[in-house]
Amino acid sequence: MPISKLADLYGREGLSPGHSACQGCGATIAVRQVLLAAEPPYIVVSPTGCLEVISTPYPFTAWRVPWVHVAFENAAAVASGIEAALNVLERKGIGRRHKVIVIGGDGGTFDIGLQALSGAFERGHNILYVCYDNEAYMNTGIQRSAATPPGSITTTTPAGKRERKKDIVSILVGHGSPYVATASPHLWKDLTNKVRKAQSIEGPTFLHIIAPCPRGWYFDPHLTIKLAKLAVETRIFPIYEVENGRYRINYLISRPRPVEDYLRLQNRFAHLLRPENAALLEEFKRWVEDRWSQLLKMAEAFPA
Ligand SMILES: Cc1ncc(C[n+]2csc(CCOP(=O)(O)OP(=O)(O)O)c2C)c(N)n1
Ligand code: SF4
Repeated sequence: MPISKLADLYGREGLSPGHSACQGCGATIAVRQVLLAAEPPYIVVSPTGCLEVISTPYPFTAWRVPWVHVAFENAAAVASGIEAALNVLERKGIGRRHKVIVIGGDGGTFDIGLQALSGAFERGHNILYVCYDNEAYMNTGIQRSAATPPGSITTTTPAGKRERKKDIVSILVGHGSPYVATASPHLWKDLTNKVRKAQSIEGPTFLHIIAPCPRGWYFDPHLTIKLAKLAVETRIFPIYEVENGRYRINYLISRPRPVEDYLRLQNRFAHLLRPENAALLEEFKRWVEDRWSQLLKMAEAFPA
């Protein structure tokens, strides 16, 4: 089918309810919002991860839009190839050039797919890369990733992760991306506006979305949106955008909620609240403060 005709198939939700995600899966809520906002035509590319596993148990699919599943490490490389092919088709007058959308987890983005991501951004492909960040490798059993926050318990960090979270936004800003932003599903209007903006800007753009995971963070499924909100209001997950190197903090949290309000709802952090682990809690707080003050400095030095 010619690419231009595929647009006729969109018009409905891109990810149908016929999937097998856990109750309260923040990633699925975020992806639904992304696809409701995205302007057709587009093709979605996903690396291996929860999103792929819950949406395509063979021979079924929950995707109502063109979707390609690729290996864990090469989503951005495959998206680059699709985008290059679309350019050729347009030049031949048999298709329409458009942005390719990658949707991948933090493991496939921060860790194993980083090389492909870096290459695609350095070459300047016209892709929108969306990372739903549930802060661990959930599909394979909650192993730590570079996006796992310090102190968090995973199956490979049973005493809590020692390292800080990798600053993926700065990495992609450093690649010269024209648009890099963070978002949260509880701020759906901000999230959907950012999808449209990121899709409309020529070149490689990136959206980093916090995606609470009841299974891997050990919380009750009804708390997903509350936790996304608390992550922002405690300054643990700042909401901002960087356009051509210029910073805008979209939600300036002048009076942050105590991080304990966020931590105590998730068993992955339960140990941080025990008196004998006060030093670990202090470390967590220092990480949050350092990131926030760094962000303020960047917004002051390079204002939008
Ligand atoms: C090269 C390679 N290494 C490891 C795996 C096993 N594997 C598949 S998905 C996955 C974790 C995915 O984590 P993430 O990208 O964070 O997505 P999530 O499952 O959390 O949605 C791993 C380790 C693989 N498929 N390929
Ligand atoms: S493990 Fe987490 S990310 Fe995976 S489907 Fe369940 S809630 Fe969603």
